[in-house]
Amino acid sequence: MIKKVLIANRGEIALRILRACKDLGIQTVAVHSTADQDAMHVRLADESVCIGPAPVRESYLNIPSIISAACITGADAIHPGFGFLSENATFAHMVEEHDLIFIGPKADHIAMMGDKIMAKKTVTRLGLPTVPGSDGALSKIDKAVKLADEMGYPVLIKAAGGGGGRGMKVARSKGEFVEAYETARRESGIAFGNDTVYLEKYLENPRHIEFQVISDKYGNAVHLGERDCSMQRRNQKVWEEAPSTVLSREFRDEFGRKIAKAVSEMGYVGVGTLEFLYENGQLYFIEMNTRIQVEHPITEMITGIDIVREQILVAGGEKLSFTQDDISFHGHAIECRINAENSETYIPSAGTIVNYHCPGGPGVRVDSAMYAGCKIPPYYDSLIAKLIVHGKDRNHCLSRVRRALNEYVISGVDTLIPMHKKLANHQNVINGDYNIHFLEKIFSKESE
Ligand code: MV4
Repeated sequence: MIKKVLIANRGEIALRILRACKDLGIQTVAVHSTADQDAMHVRLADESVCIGPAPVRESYLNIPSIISAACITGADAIHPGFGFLSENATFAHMVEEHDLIFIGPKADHIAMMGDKIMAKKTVTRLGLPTVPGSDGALSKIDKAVKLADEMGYPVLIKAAGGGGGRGMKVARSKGEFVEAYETARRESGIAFGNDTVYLEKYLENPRHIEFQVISDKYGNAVHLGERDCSMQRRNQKVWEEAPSTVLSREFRDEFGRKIAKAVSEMGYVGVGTLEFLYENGQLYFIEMNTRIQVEHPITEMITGIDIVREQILVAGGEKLSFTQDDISFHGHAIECRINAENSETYIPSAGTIVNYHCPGGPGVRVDSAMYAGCKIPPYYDSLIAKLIVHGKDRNHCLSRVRRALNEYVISGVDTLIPMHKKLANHQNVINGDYNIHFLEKIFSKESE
């Protein structure tokens, strides 16, 4: 059993983890930079350690500082949250080397999924559908051109070390291919220290649908359904929904069970998310995330399962307390990410929160570490709150989203609340009719 957890993160996710620990009777250690001295996660933790100055390199990414803090305070586990060190296989390995529990999957699984070619090969072997493309890395340019010709244009060149949309190049015709290929290679080499690239058929207007999974150390793996994360701009999600409006109950059940079986067979332990693109009634695997994700609460709302609690329990060696047959999905949930950013320009807005009034009432949950008078430092991600809303069906949920957004008061910094108000009233959103290009291509132009 885990008795004390060091939370190697900040902001709302640090608070979310802290709350799961308190519910389990687990002691908490917060770590913070000098810029986060007065942060809520520090105030609410049982103990706290300053791990360095404001820049993330010297604090939240400072591995020796974080591991020392865990050893000094007698923590027996480290929760990395998301971002920062959460998908760093070297860190996960070092944590284990210090006889601490890494609350996440094994380092080998993090490394495997970090290599997007290996990830695709693994899930293909386990019977999941992937986007058609090259069988692994592209080696010779002549072979690559030949393959692209055979597949038909447009094609997409992706970085094996990439993910999250970085290092991708589209080629719409044979004439564009060589330059796209060389650019993808060069940019990947610079960005990831790895110029390995692979080829995929480019899907023009997909939705982004991901499945949540959780598995224990004894091979028990379940899926918790899917989330539609198509509402994004610049590879940043801003609005997520569960369930997706395009998957039938039968499809979800059958496909979800295949995913859970694959996860069990690879010996994966912990929480994870398999990302798919959805086009023409089909799901195609693209990547797997080996961390707790920002949007996990919408899955919690429709399943009633506390995913972070279960994540901590399976990391401590407990068996999953439920089976696939125990899981059912209720109603609809939407998450609005409230970033401290201008709603039109998306320029980050650091400063001090002056007034803060949080929405509430039936079906409304807010995950945030904000309070009136708190400072939003310029050094970190601009996500300051997540508005998570549940309703008996999608329309009910949308009404509650509008009600909650109208109650929300945050002054002192710009936020995405005005953008979310427009989204929640947009006909395409009301109809559930949008794909990954909607926010950038349609919505943004309309608001100009
Ligand atoms: C694609 C694609 C179209 N076709 N792959 C971008 C993030 C990375 N996880 C995968 N991405 C994409 N891969 C093929 N074969 C379009 C995207 C994509 C995207 C995917 C999910 C969410 C937002 C996106 C925004 C732009 C492009």
